[in-house]
Amino acid sequence: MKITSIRTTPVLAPLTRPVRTASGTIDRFPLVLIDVDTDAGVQGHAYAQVYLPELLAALEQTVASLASMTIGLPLAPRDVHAHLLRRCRLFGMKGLLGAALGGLDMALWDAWARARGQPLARALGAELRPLRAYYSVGLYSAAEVVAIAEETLAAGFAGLKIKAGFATFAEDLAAVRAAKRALGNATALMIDYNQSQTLPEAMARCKALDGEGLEWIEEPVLADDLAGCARIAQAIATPIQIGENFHGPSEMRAAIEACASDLVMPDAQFIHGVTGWLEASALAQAAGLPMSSHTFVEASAQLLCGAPTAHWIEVLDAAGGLRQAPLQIKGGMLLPWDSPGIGLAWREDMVARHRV
Ligand code: SMN
Ligand code: MG
Repeated sequence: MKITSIRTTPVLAPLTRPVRTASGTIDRFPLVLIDVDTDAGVQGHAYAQVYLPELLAALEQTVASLASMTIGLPLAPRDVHAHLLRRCRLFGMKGLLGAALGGLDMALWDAWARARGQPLARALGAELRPLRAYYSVGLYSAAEVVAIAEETLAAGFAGLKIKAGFATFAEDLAAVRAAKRALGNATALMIDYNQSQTLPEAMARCKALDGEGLEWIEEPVLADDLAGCARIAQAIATPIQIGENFHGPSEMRAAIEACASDLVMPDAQFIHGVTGWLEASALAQAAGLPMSSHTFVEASAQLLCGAPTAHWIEVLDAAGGLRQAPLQIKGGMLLPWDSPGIGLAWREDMVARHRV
């Protein structure tokens, strides 16, 4: 079976609520839909994402350029991945190119699993199983977060992640305590600083939060400040979580060697797709680190089923407004779809409406 064409579609995907972070708000999610065609009529579907609409055209062009190097190749995702890594070695697989590789890789593995009539997890040798799921939202004040917590409980999630990084620590603490009060003790609370704090400020805020019963504190400092992150992880009991900005398995390996965090959460795109994720999950297993996901809920649901140290699945449903199948959340767990590939089928009417 050979790859015959790869189509890209830029969209601004609708969200149930904007994602406010310490560095800006995502009102609609800039995605590049990726559709693979083969000479056997089997298709593959995935997407790549970028956080700024201004970069959407550049990401689409990057995906299309990388895809052009795969036309005519056999549908063997590992071989295609290795081919692209070799072709791009001089330039390096980071930034938009790494994101494009990740999205393309997911689409190729989707086609590969569809060709076998299996969900990706089962085609990779793992059974589908419920995954502990948390709802991931943006930056909300103490007054705003109560309604979010109530919605989280009503939707049946086992956890809620809110962002932190207000101008004052008092605002962070107030939001944490308001959320904890509203959630109760049976539902986990995580916070995410999105790299917004300097090391001294992050150390102070993380120490002050240490007794608040948080499931984890995420990206307190810049993603590439592994030494700083390691110092915070050493200084507090609350687990430190990083990983959405591991650009490929090599950066995850470096973070593990630096003892930068207690937990890891690779992003299926930035870790370089399914191929990168499989390497990352072996790294996490060897290091004994619980491994969660970051966005890309469709592929992540399939991949976490086979991850030896699977921890949580993040539900920030960037493509939900364009996708046919709704997520299934029940009793705190996400139930992965028992359908071929990663289970993505587009609602063409919604794609047309949100196409850029
Ligand atoms: C996040 C990052 C980028 C876009 C949306 C959300 C956040 C997360 O860091 O962990 O979900
Ligand atoms: Mg994060």
